[in-house]
Amino acid sequence: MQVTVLSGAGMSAESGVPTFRDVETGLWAKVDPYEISSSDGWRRHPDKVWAWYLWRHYMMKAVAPNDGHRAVAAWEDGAQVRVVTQNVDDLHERAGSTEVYHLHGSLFHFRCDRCNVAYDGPLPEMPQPVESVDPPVCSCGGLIRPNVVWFGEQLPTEAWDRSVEAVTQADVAIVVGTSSIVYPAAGLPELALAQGIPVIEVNPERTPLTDRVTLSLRETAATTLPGLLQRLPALLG
Ligand code: BJW
Ligand code: ZN
Repeated sequence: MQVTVLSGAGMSAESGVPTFRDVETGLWAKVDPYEISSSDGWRRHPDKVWAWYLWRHYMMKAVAPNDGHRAVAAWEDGAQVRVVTQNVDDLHERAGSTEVYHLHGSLFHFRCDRCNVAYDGPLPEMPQPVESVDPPVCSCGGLIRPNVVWFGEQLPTEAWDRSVEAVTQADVAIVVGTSSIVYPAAGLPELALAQGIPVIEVNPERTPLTDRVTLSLRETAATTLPGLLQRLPALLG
């Protein structure tokens, strides 16, 4: 059986990682997303964007995979499982998943914004968020930026191609913890549905995808994913 999991920020919420769009605790509750997660924002004030990403990078040290990540990893015992994630954290990998495609990059990789060379130099500790930190300067004069995908930027081609393949070859697609509003990732479940592949959504809230899916489970990732694969025959009839 081929299972493709499409995960978003809600997948890591029960690990203590804030989602983006939660109005009270979300990562964007206090900042303008188009300033902090866009290449225009980076050009205007790289120090603020760099400080924000350093803090999020540091925050990941204190969190661990939750039961949802662990369940998805355990499914590899009996199924071919591919994880397509919009998350820039590494919690799927830390739980043991072996096929993970990061559509929006990684919080753990950095590169020059001019010559693209990878940066593995020192990073300051940041136990508390601060407003501004100057990013390191590359030998070419460019600035070191997080290797993530901001609004208006192209997704990494290889991860995208593998994700399309994973979705269109699946026997079932499970969409977990995403608001399903950021494209092109939000279009992937539609590819599965167009081929008659069952799509299950796991999300405590409704999303624009909810009315389109085969089955909507209005529950959280860590409570629902353990045991879900075993329940599938009964759930899908
Ligand atoms: C739980 C839970 C629990 C809570 N259990 N669930 C077509 C139409 C319209 C617009 C566009 C389009 N195509 C492209 C665009 C533009 C744009 C876009 O989509 N804009 C929309 C906002 C309208 N897309 C782009 O720009 C993309 N690039 C692109 O298309 O390139 C081609 C191009 C280039 C040039 C010109 C034109 C086209 C790039 C998108 C990059 C997104 N980047 C970010 C930041 C990444 C780095 C970082 O992490 O900082 O990615 S933005 C942010 O949103 C982040 C996330 O991966 C992404 C999605 O968020 P996600 O994961 O869904 O989180 P939330 O917070 O929104 O939702 C959490 C959900 O969890 C909620 O539903 C909760 O209910 C739920 N939940 N607890 C289960 N315990
Ligand atoms: Zn450079």
